[in-house]
Amino acid sequence: MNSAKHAANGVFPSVCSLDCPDQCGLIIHKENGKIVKIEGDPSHPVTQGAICNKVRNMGERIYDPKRLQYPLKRVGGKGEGRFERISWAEAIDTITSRWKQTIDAYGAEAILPYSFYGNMGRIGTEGMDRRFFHRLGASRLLYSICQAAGTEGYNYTMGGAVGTDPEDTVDAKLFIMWGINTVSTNMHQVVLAEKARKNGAKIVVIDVHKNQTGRWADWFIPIMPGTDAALALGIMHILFAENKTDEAFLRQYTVGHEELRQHVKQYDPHTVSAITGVPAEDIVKLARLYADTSPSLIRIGNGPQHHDNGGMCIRTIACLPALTGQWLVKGGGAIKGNGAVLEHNAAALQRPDLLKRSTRRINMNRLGSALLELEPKIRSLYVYNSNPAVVAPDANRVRQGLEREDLFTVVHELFLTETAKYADIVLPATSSFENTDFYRSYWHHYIQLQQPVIEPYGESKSNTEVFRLLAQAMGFEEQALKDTDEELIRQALDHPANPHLEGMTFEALTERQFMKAKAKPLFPGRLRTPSGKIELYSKAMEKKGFPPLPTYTPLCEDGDLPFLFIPAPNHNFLNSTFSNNEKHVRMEKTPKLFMNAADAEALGIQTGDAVRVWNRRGECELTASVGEDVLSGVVVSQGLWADAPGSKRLVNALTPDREADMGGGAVFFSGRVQVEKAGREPGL
Ligand SMILES: Nc1nc2c(c(=O)[nH]1)N[C@H]1C(S)=C(S)[C@@H](COP(=O)(O)OP(=O)(O)OC[C@H]3O[C@@H](n4cnc5c(=O)[nH]c(N)nc54)[C@H](O)[C@@H]3O)O[C@H]1N2
Ligand SMILES: Nc1nc2c(c(=O)[nH]1)N[C@H]1C(S)=C(S)[C@@H](COP(=O)(O)OP(=O)(O)OC[C@H]3O[C@@H](n4cnc5c(=O)[nH]c(N)nc54)[C@H](O)[C@@H]3O)O[C@H]1N2
Ligand code: SF4
Ligand SMILES: [Mo]
Repeated sequence: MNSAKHAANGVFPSVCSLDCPDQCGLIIHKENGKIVKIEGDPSHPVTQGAICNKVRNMGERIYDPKRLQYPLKRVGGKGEGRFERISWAEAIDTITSRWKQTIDAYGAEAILPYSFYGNMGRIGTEGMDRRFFHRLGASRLLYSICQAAGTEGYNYTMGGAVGTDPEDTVDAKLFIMWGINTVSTNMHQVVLAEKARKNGAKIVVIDVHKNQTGRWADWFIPIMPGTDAALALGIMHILFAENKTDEAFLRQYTVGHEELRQHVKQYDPHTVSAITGVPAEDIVKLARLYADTSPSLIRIGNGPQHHDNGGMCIRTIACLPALTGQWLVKGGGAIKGNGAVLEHNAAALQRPDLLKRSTRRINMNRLGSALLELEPKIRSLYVYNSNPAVVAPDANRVRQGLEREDLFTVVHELFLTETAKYADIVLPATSSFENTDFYRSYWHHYIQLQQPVIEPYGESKSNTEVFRLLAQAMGFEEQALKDTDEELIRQALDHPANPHLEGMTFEALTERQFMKAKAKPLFPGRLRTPSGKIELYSKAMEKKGFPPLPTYTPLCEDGDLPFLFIPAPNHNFLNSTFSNNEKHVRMEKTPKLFMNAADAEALGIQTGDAVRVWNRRGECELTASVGEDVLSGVVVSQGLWADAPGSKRLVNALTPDREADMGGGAVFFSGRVQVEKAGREPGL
């Protein structure tokens, strides 16, 4: 397998590198040194040969003529996209000379790395990069754009990113897909649920939008955005009131059930209905269905936590399986994420000890504000694995920040993305098929190794390779900055504190391709909460100033415009990835705005009309889709679309850069907008 990249022809194992819970096993077919076909690996125990369209078509992205081949320097204005080819030597020298001057004049904290998980390989996303920026003494990024609020909330209840093993969910009799667009974002959970459905399982979807997942459900429950905690509390109210709780489980494995029993008395069905928009009889029906069906699984998605109250909301939903004792039933319980199951040795990989003194942390969700307002100023930005000009909240401000003439920006990318167009230096990145890395799913329990299948495209280099070059040019002598990719992987896997990784060595992974965590069911057992139990009452939250019991808190004020705007991901893109591919764009057709028929009628809008969606942060032009898929007062779009000449489709121009209640999380779905037929006078 080591020689796969040199082999001209053959079939090679691989893994999907995208930020998707499924982390599919892949088989790559090569002819004459090039990838000709990508399919699912039938021997992967969870993904079993099925993959999504996006990745079946990945070859087109790998060999897209638009892909970057050489380092570039900017010759036009920022954002314009005019560049000239330069050598790697010139690129590295330009960057490091500029950084040395910046550090002399302002200190290393004037430099900010900005990245996310455009490629989920761990050594390329949280390995050599972290080592380098720690040694440099740069400002540190708070990685909060995806699931930070929900993670903190879930941890207060459950002590870590642990839940049901998805493979067990084939046995479930009830699935509650809660704020997750499973059909598009976690397709193998759908496959597992479909198997269970053949044995009589029912599928309930709770969402603000009846999208492809809502249409697949046996019962779709529409809810007003940001009110899910109230619904969960309403279910608890009924479970306690009707004696449908598992008292033995509550006594043995939870703390605070007596306080909770009293606390939820206030969340009667009528009160909850007024908050959530869910009819009182449906709340009762849902609670009884949940109590009377076993095993029952709650699959908790990202939707409810991309809100001002997202942390508390997920903390609250996470309490439900404890009330019915579902954690003791195989296939029952909940899955928010299983990222802690295969936790690697982060300290060995990231080497925080290379950071000599603590540096400031900058929330990635407030990039625009950070670039425009923060003192002392950010003077240089290094972006990789991410496209903030499209994906970050309040994106117009992000772009204003990127326009600053005195900001020295470097972007390491596969494509000249919207962000890369603002760079002073653009570096070409290899794709995951050209790299060595290890991958651990945040949903299933498998870890997998990727070794290069093809040669680097053009002059492109991997993230780890670029940071080794930068370290050398900065004159850094530490061995940690010279370690090879294989050494990085070995150091990360060597983690005696996590017994689930036992036996998962570089050799074993090379030979076996994927290996499963040696994880036992959570109960009987001790959680990593302070009490070791499920914390229905959390003293840790109390200490931090949160209500210690699960609580519904309304969304923040966001002006007085009439609609809550939910700009969610779509089926054929992966965040902004693939939004520059013609085939994927054709499949998505055009960016739509889903509206309720009553709202549309009041505004004189019909399906197919161009509508202007605006607020004080910015505006978009989308195509109206009118019907009953969303409640009145809510508008929904799907997809993070690439810029296109003459069109306004940057949905994040409208999203607030406030921080959620926990984890500094993003609140993409808590912004308000106005909608009007395009072409009218603005504001009328
Ligand atoms: N095809 C595809 N797959 C993807 C991605 C992609 O862009 N495209 N992105 C990947 C990434 S990075 C992530 S984090 C995951 C995210 O995948 P999911 O966990 O599915 O999260 P979202 O798609 O953000 O939102 C899920 C649903 O929440 C709904 N929602 C919004 N607000 C609320 C609310 O207040 N309450 C309720 N109940 N529902 C609400 C939205 O309408 C949406 O249907 O998917 C990954 N997989
Ligand atoms: N409105 C709205 N905005 C959102 C969301 C939403 O639901 N609604 N979802 C949010 C969420 S959950 C997330 S996770 C973020 C994701 O936001 P991002 O992490 O920015 O995700 P992508 O848009 O996929 O961009 C990843 C980029 O990394 C590049 N890349 C891939 N592999 C490599 C590599 O090996 N090296 C380098 N240097 N680059 C590489 C890709 O070419 C791509 O341009 O978006 C967030 N933004
Ligand atoms: S994007 Fe998700 S579903 Fe598609 S191949 Fe990758 S891991 Fe599988
Ligand atoms: Mo994400």
